[in-house]
This record gives sequence, structure tokens and C-alpha cells, in this order.
Amino acid sequence: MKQRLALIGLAFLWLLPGGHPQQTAEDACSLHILVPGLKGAVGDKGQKGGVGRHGKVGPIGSKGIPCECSQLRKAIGEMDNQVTQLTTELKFIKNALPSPAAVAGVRETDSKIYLLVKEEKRYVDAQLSCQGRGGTLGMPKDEAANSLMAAYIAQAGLARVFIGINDLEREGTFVYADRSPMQTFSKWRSGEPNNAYDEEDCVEMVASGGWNDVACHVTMHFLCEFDKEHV
Ligand SMILES: [Ca+2]
Ligand SMILES: [Ca+2]
Repeated sequence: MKQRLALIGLAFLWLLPGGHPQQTAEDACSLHILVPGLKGAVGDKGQKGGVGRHGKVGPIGSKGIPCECSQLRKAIGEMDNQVTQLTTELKFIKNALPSPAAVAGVRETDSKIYLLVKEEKRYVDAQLSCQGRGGTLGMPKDEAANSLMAAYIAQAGLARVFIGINDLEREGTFVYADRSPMQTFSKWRSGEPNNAYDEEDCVEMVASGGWNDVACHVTMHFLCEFDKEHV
């Protein structure tokens, strides 16, 4: 987000009248470029009165250049979109984030925001916590999402977190927290899911990105995800 703010800041500086030393906007749709005159070469001191070989050239008058209104409008439109998106994200940050100590930053893609919550909760409570913030436990549905989540966990120095996958309703049939079925993508660790002790119906992701079914009543940190459209 910092990068985007910096970009927008730069874009505003560029567009502000006087923001660039060589540009002034005299009307809405023309830019005038002022080119300073060339200074004459300094004459030899001993030859007072002599005119330098390159005498002073007067300032070149401002020359009107019709600017590309459509490009400017497009740039402004894009900034409008970015402001809207930033407003949405700020709203999310205000509403969804727990105390700063419990968060290891956020990660985001074009469509999702991921939030690692460093509070130890049981699976069901973790899911409720994510839902209370407007999201759900993280649901890695493809390699890209899985990799992003794994890197996030590793960078936060955590070994494992709950993610939004379970076979609570039907043993051996794993579904995502939004009840959508497992598709072709999965990331089970070797030998998993093993339903150990006949009680493993929830799923953790370890820092390498692999999945393991675990008991739902154990407590651990967890990873929420949010649809940007719905935050
Ligand atoms: Ca199970
Ligand atoms: Ca297991």
C-alpha cells in the first residue's frame, strides 16, 4: 500500500500547477513549456566592451502545446479508482484489524486480503473471529494463494496456523470454510490427511505450505482471508 500511496503522491505532484518547474497550466487543456534562454559565454575580462561570440539569446517565448486531455482524464480516472480502493482498504484496516501486536501485517492480491492473527483459538472460534471481521479462515484454492499464505506464515515466524478446510460434516470429505468442495488443488503433506486418533477434522498449514488434518479443539494462530469486494 505504501508503494501505491507514493505513486499517487507523485502523480498529484506532477499534475499540480507549478508542481513541475517547466510546466504551467494556463487553461484546462493546454500546457506551455518554458525553455530558459541560453546564457552567453562569459567574455574575457580584459576585453571590456567586447561582445562574446555567443551573445545572450533572449528567452524563448512560451509555446502552446495542446495537451492530451484524454490522457489526463484517464490518469485522473485511474487515480479515482485508486483512491476508492485505498478508502476501501482503510475501512478494512479500521474495522478488521485486531490490536497491532496480534497482527503480522497483511498480504494482498488483486482480489484478496490475508490477515494472520496471532491469537490462539480453536478452529471454530478462529473461523468466528475471521467472520466477525468480515472474512473467513484462509482458503487456499490454488498454488498461488497457497504459496502466498505459506510465505506469510514463514515470515511471521510461525510453524503452523489453522486454515479454512475441514471434514466436520462428512469424514474424509474435505470442504473449504465457505462449504465449497475441494477441487483438483490440494497440498496435503505426505501421509495426510490421516484422521489420527479418529479425531482430526480440521486443517493446519505449516510454514512450508503443506496441509495436515488436526484436531479441531487444539488452539493455534490462524489466517483469515477477505474478499476485497466485500470489505
Ligand atoms: Ca477427519
Ligand atoms: Ca493428520
